[in-house]
Amino acid sequence: MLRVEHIGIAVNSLSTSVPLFEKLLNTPCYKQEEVTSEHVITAFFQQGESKIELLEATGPESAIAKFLDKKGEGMHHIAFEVADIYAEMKRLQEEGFVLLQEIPKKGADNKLICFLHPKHSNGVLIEICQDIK
Ligand code: CMX
Repeated sequence: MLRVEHIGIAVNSLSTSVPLFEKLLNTPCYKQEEVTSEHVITAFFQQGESKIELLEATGPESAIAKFLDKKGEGMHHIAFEVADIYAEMKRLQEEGFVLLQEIPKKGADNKLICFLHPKHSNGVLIEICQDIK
């Protein structure tokens, strides 16, 4: 793992939370992007070498909608950048972690991504990601 690429935070409303995080972090949101396959709209803030990603659900089928229903707003996942997502998925699977994708999928901010089931990582949803060249 190269670094913490971003921390994902589930929010009810980007229109409320983007201005809140702009004040909190004292930096503007640099991008909002809808990821239709994940049923979310994302908003990104750069913080040093890492990012904060706010996530709003676009429909009830979204993992974010389910998370908000069950737990309410808050920390949703930690994403680690990796150099070779295929090699890292193989390594993690061999170590006994449960991958939620068999092959990486396209995520927000020009990334290939794969999630690990939180039940096998102490209740923390982990994403690994790699820039699409
Ligand atoms: N962090 C920690 N635990 C979580 C969690 C999260 N973000 N989301 C769900 N869980 C927990 C549930 O509370 C549940 O716990 P209990 O068994 O103790 O009740 C457990 O995981 C399993 O939950 P589930 O009801 O069986 O399954 P869900 O339908 O809630 O799905 C998960 C959970 C992680 C498999 C699903 O959310 C998933 O596939 N996530 C990956 C994709 C994703 O999160 N997309 C949104 C972000 C996209 C982006 O960043 O662009």
